[in-house]
Amino acid sequence: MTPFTVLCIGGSDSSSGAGIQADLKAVSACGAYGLSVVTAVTAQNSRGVQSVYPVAARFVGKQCDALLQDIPVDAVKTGMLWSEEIIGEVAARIRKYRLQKIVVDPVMTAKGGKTLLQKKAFAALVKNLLPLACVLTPNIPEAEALTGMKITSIPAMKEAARKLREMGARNVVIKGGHLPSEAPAKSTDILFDGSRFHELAAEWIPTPNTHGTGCTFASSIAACLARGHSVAEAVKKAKKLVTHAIENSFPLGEGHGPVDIAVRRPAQNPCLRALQTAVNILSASRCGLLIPEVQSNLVYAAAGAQSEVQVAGFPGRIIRFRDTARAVATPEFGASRHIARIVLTVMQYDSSYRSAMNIKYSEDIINACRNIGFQVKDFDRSDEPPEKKDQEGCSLEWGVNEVLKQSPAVPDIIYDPGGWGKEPMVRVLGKHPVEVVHKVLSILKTMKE
Ligand code: PXL
Repeated sequence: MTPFTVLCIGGSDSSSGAGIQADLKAVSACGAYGLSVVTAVTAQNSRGVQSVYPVAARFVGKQCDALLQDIPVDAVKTGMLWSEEIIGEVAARIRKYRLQKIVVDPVMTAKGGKTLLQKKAFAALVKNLLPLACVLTPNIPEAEALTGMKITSIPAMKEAARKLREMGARNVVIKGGHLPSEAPAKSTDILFDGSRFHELAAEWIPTPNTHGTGCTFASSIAACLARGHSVAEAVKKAKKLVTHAIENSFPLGEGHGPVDIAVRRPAQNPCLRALQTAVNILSASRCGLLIPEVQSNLVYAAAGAQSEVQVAGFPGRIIRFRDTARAVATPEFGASRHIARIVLTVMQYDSSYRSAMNIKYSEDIINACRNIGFQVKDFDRSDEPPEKKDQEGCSLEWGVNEVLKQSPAVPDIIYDPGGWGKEPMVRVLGKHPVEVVHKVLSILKTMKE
């Protein structure tokens, strides 16, 4: 599936906290694909920008053309643009290719005070780029420079936002992080969409490690717009993400460490990590047709597990999404009941079989399993002795026991044709979640042949 794309235009930050590097990380974390046009290379570290080496404006134009003549772009984010000439090239491409959803982060200076926008480029930014902006994201010093106002309060932020809209940006977000705070416990941003003001407040996070905050915020907005969110939704979502990224920031070097938007950091526990790897493989395939009405879960039990809390799975399950499958949350222990019980039952026969996933039942799916050469076994809930039936979940354990009592080895597949109010279901068994997912994908492949 081709992802939505965001064209990020800005400077390279060798320390990867801000600039194009931050943009690409943010766009990826938001589930879109980031393209990059580099306007300048900076030599910088956590202490600040040491030196700037601009790319020739013509060559910025060439990078844009190379991409835009080939790849559909769903949103654009601009950051450090350095010169009047570069702004001219970028603005001309936005107009020529009729690009939409332009997020302009009017980057002017780096944290230590180093210039990232030449003085004589300022007028070009105002004249050529602001009118193309769908969303403009200045911080307070930038909003002050653009409007000529002094901004020391929320009402002043609102007035500045109104002015910036009059200057051509369709939506304006003024970031309150630099506000000499009236309420020091908050960082409040103001979004003005031309008709109303939205106040977006977050807890103030006291940390020196905020390098890349602005780039991460603006790129997250662009990625959310690319994915089809409204401006208000995109800005709210980006505010949450950037707050989370600041919470996850870390020290690196002597100065300001980077924020970290990699919210889906691989889990530390090996079971959780294995599940995450397996679901990534699964969700890269067009396996949506294998997800049942009740959705799927993929579980992995800790070695020697005795109870459901020792079995990891996906809270909220793995859901069908368009023609693929998505985990709605990262894996946790104790997140599955039904599939966990199946695995715990299987482990009583062969403790190396610690993983399973339920998929849809159909005759085609069972035929595909047989054609692959999988060991396929089944049970019928209607054969279950009535005294067991009142306990929810019990009939699965009963069924799996019925199958395994008669099997010399654990089969690949155990299915049942359902029952009153119970969807028929196929369970794919294996020793490791990646093995289970590969079995599922081979079923998919065989069905499509
Ligand atoms: O955060 C603004 C910014 C943007 N782009 C580049 C930067 C910085 C800040 O340092 O270096 C390349």
